Amino acid sequence: VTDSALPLSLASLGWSAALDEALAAYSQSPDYDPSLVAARVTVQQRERWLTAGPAGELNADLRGRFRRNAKLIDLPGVGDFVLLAARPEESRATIHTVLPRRSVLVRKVAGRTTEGQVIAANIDFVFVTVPLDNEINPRRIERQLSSVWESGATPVVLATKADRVVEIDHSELSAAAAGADVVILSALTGQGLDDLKQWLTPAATLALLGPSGAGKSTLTNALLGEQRMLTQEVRAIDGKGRHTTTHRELVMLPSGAMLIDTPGLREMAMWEADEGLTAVFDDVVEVAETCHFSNCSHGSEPGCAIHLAIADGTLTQVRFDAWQNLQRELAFLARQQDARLAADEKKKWAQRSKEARHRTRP
Ligand SMILES: Nc1nc2c(ncn2[C@@H]2O[C@H](COP(=O)(O)OP(=O)(O)OP(=O)(O)O)[C@@H](O)[C@H]2O)c(=O)[nH]1
Ligand SMILES: [Mg+2]
Ligand SMILES: [Zn+2]
Repeated sequence: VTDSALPLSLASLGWSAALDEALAAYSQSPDYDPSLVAARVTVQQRERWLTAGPAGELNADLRGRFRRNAKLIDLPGVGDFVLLAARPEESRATIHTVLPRRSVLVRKVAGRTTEGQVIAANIDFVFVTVPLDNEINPRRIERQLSSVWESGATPVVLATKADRVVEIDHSELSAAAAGADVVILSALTGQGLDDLKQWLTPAATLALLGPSGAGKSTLTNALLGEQRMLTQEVRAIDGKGRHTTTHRELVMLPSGAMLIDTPGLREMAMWEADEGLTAVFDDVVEVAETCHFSNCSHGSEPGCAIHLAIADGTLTQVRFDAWQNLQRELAFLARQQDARLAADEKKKWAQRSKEARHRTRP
């Protein structure tokens, strides 16, 4: 976590009453093991985890039985509370289980699979960074806000690198933020850093999300008061970042809040974000609910409130299109997932009938 392998209390790491209850329930279960202790995951690098807690900083791996039965999404991610068998004398541990999450930020794994992967767990607020030295991309912001709302955490939009622009388009920013708080800051000049204090309270967990080069690690360093995270210039040719941060890491800030720095996402594919989508596009959803037909496709049906709203200027065509595109993307993901579930089910049954054949054979 920090400069220290020092023991940290679970309370200072954001432990909750709900976790006490989860532990109490677990202590009644048949596979209860009283020698296991709780800790919080601070770093994940492939199959290697770093945890903090009363037993100090530990290098953890996964218990084989847990590894074999877990889906990708069930594996410990940064911010997760876990139960582990600690061997403090050698700074090692074996993770037995992940405790229930109060929020989880998930992304679709790159490529063709439809599996979800944990970006950060048990986060209270997510800072969605928007670099002001690039053109603001409202679609990208909407997409990230949807995922954050869906995670159970609350998003805050951080417009970074304010020193790089002369004039800031506040209305464009707040429109894209869709009700989320917006903070304009510069890690270089320190502008706006004080405004973050209201979220940086002891035992609170925050995560940084946003494109590569947005200044997430620079901000982390500024809040830490030291150069812990590696940072790198964006490419001069196109202003794009260089994907400097390669793993997710939770650090303890001087205020007692915890901050998770993440690598800039190449693609933040949406993941089961139906509810999040409604939160970000509530203006569109509200209009759509007044269409004459409840299953209106907003094409050429009579009594379409969306058409009316676009015609009288209360809704813009771009915003409606953005909502529809994201909906299509979600529907596509849902179909892919259904197909995968069906395939899994088929495999399971094939396996079972094979086993049954073996058993009945003399
Ligand atoms: N002018 C200015 N430059 C900044 C500011 N914040 C960060 N930068 C610069 O932007 C570049 C990228 O910053 P990083 O902190 O590495 O960006 P990142 O979001 O962590 O990027 P990844 O780790 O690749 O996801 C570095 O050269 C920083 O010095 C700022 O407030 N103002
Ligand atoms: Mg970084
Ligand atoms: Zn309609």
